Amino acid sequence: MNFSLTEEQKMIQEMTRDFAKTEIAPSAVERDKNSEFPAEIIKKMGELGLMGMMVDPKYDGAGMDTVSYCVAMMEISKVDAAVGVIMSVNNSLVNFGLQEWGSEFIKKKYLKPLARGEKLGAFALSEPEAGSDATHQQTTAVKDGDHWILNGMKNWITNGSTADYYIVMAQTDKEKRHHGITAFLVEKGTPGFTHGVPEDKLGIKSSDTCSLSFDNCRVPEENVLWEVGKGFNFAMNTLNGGRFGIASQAVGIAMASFEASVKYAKQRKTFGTEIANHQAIQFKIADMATKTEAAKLLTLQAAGLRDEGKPYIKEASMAKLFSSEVAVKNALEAIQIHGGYGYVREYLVERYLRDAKITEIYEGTSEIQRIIIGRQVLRD
Ligand code: COS
Repeated sequence: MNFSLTEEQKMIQEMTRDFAKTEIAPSAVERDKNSEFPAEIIKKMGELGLMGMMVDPKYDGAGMDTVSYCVAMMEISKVDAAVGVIMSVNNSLVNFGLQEWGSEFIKKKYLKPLARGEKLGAFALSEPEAGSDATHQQTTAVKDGDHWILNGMKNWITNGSTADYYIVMAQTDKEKRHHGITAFLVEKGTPGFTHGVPEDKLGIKSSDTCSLSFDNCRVPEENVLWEVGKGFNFAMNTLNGGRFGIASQAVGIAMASFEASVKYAKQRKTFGTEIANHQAIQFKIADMATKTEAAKLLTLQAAGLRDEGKPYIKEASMAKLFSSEVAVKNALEAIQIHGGYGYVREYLVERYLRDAKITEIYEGTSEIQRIIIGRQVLRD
């Protein structure tokens, strides 16, 4: 098994590392403080092909593989995980599903501008009463001539107020449980479709998260994705792919915590020597290094399987589960190593903890990942 990156993948890694350092890092602290959406940065990322990384060039994407996408996500998220999640949702929760199961009409009209980064996408599955229990959709869609009429509410939607195009799951036949759920593409500005105010979150503060509301919102028949009744399968299959994005985001945060800790440990002195010389600190750093490397390898291995056209659901869930838990642990250890300095905003590590926590929750909690892995392992 070969774990080394190809020349092209290394180029993507260097390019995104450079971009993150020069374009994202300088404003990350201020944007976090002010919960300010990084509109200009996202625009530039679109120009670089980072918002449609795995989309076929035929649909204006960069045509790259999953491994390239993961290394890019790691570099971006290492500097700012909020920018990471905006990129991840557009690439893996929106573009991926449209490319795989969208009609030619959908791909030309919606996927192309999304892949160019001119438009931003959102994925709306969660509801006030349906988070992990996603088959329990309460939003309804009723057929009326050549339109569907949507009513209901979605919440915790990343890019909720800033997106242009939304993938929305709704119940079209309650009797059929998950086989009665359909996915729709809804444009911002459609009458009856509104969004709430952005949530005041613990972390990833410069990404926007809000609720969506549908009040007799008319969506044309041609905006049905895949086919009527396939919406839950659409969502599940899309989320399988989305886990690469969040696993990579978590690896990025884990790397940031580790690197900050190494730097600080070499500078800070106690008892007459740099704290890096104390075994208590060395052990922490050794554990952080080992776990970060393991999370990275698990993620790249899962991505490699997908690129080879092999089954990857279990591995993607393992990568998401493990990397998100490593991100939280590393951030906690980074704060411990920094002592009081780790607890104040002047040093970045407190943000890493705030940003890391959500990776254990969104796109399937750690508990959901364990369900998916457990079922797969026991079935194999
Ligand atoms: N990939 C593809 N299909 C999947 C799947 C997966 N990982 N998990 C379930 N499915 C399919 C099943 O094959 C089944 O389809 P068919 O009936 O056509 O065969 C269907 O989904 C229902 O599966 P199941 O009966 O197992 O449903 P459950 O309610 O028991 O559990 C879980 C489904 C818990 C796996 C699902 O609800 C889930 O993933 N929840 C988390 C949702 C989530 O990630 N939310 C985050 C918000 S989006 S940011």
